[in-house]
Order: sequence, then C-alpha cells, then structure tokens
Amino acid sequence: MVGILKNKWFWIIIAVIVLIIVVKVVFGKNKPQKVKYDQDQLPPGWSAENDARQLHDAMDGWGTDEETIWLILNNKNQAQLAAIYNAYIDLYGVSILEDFEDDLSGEDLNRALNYFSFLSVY
Ligand SMILES: [Ca+2]
Repeated sequence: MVGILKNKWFWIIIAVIVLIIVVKVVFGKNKPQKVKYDQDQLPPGWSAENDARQLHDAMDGWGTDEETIWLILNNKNQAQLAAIYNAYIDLYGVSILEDFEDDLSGEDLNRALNYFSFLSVY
C-alpha cells in the first residue's frame, strides 16, 4: 500500500483526476439544450439577439427592470420567444429561465416563466 504512493503514475493519475474535477467545477454547468421553432414565424428584420441582450441587461446587476422585460415579451409569438431562448443560450451560456428564477419572484416570476411554458424545457 505504501509502495503505490512512490509510483509516479499513481500521482499523475491523481493529478489528472483533480484537474478534471476542477475544470468541471469552473466551467461546469453544461449549456442548456436549444429548442426548435419555425423560422418562418419570425418577423423580417427582427433580432432575437437584440431582445436577448435587452432582457439580460434588464436583469443584470442590482434590481430588475420588470417593465422592460414585459415590454419585450408581451407582443412576441412562440417562434420569437423560442428564438430569444436560443439566443440567450448562445450569448450567455445559460437558460433565460434560470436567470428569471434568480432575479424574479412571486407573480413576476410566474408571469415570466409562463411566456416560455410552451417550450417544455423544464
Ligand atoms: Ca438583477
């Protein structure tokens, strides 16, 4: 048993395992799966990335700008909401639903999640 501690390969393997664990913790959180939607339902010239950025900005930092969130989500069809959901993953590597859960609560959280409930990504 003591002999194995003097084997350099034992320590190399331990180092590799530790490295893998550290990388998983630091970069962990696998990217959420993106959703499929009908591209034809997106209005010409409309940018999902732009809306995803504004939603992110509305939640970023202290407090939350709910007015902006509702303004963006209110008049969107399902394809647009799905496109925003995907764009948010591309831009920030997380689900917008997770950020809603971090930043909103109660009625506001329910309202925000309801917009995306058709995605069945929970
Ligand atoms: Ca915030």
